[in-house]
Amino acid sequence: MTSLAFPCRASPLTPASISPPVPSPCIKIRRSRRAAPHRRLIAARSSSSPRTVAMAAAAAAAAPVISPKENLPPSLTSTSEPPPLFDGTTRLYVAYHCPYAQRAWIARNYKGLQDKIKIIGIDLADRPAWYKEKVYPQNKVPSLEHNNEVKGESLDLVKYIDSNFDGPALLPDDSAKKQFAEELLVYTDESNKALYSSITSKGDVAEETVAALDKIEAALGKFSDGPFFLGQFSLVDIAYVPFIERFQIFFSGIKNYDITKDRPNIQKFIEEVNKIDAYTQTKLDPQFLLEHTKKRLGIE
Ligand SMILES: N[C@@H](CCC(=O)N[C@@H](CS)C(=O)NCC(=O)O)C(=O)O
Repeated sequence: MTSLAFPCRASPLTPASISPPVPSPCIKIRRSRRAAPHRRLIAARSSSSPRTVAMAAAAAAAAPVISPKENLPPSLTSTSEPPPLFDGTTRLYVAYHCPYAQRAWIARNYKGLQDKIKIIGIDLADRPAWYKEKVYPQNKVPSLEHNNEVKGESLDLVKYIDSNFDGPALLPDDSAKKQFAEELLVYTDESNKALYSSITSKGDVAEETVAALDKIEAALGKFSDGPFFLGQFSLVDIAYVPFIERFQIFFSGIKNYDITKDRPNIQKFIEEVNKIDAYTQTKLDPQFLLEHTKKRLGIE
């Protein structure tokens, strides 16, 4: 399923050439927009009206926290030397455009582990031989080098990062929520498959796709204490968001179909998750993702 849903194999467009994540027009726009409340706050301070200052402060407080885009290294290619493996450094191997790798990357960011887990970009189109030979025999991303071992599989890694590192917990204590989390994690591959089938086929959006989107919509409505799958942000959101992000772009750009139409929970989820810096730091230019996928599917 994984390679069926998002075959991030060698391709002239595999964004080795664009890693680290491109400072895309979209990212630039978002950053400057988010900086605006702070500028307004400074302006208000100099105007010295307490009411204006209070309003500007409230606006700034309500604005999503945004930190500068992390300075990530370029992807390693077939001619790159390996990092000094098993030297005690914890490394997360990713391809910057891979939705599976994005899951582990978001988890690392959300837990504030930027200084503890080093991101290593791998160019999947021109993969270094040592990656398979010395790091991860499965030759896929993501993988995590930690405590002299290398582990893989994105959902396992998200859980592993949550359990083995400091930082905010990615699962609530509530047992009903935990159980629902497991059900939703099991469902990710199936829903991705149901959605992807309509992207690759000609004609209208398939019934199974609509059913999968409706199921996600219903799941997002199960807990009322927040806009996320378990109410508050959790590893379930991390599992789904790279795919929801891509499907929104692909359905709109390829099928002229808005996945949020009549699905207010998905709409709200997308709005709210885009306020989470740990996630937005990992996003690529939507236009790039769309063009990459269209080219791969042979769609003009
Ligand atoms: N089940 C794996 C899937 C990982 C996966 O398919 N990654 C792709 C990149 S998006 C990959 O490494 N593909 C390389 C290949 O298949 O050769 C996970 O969840 O981590």
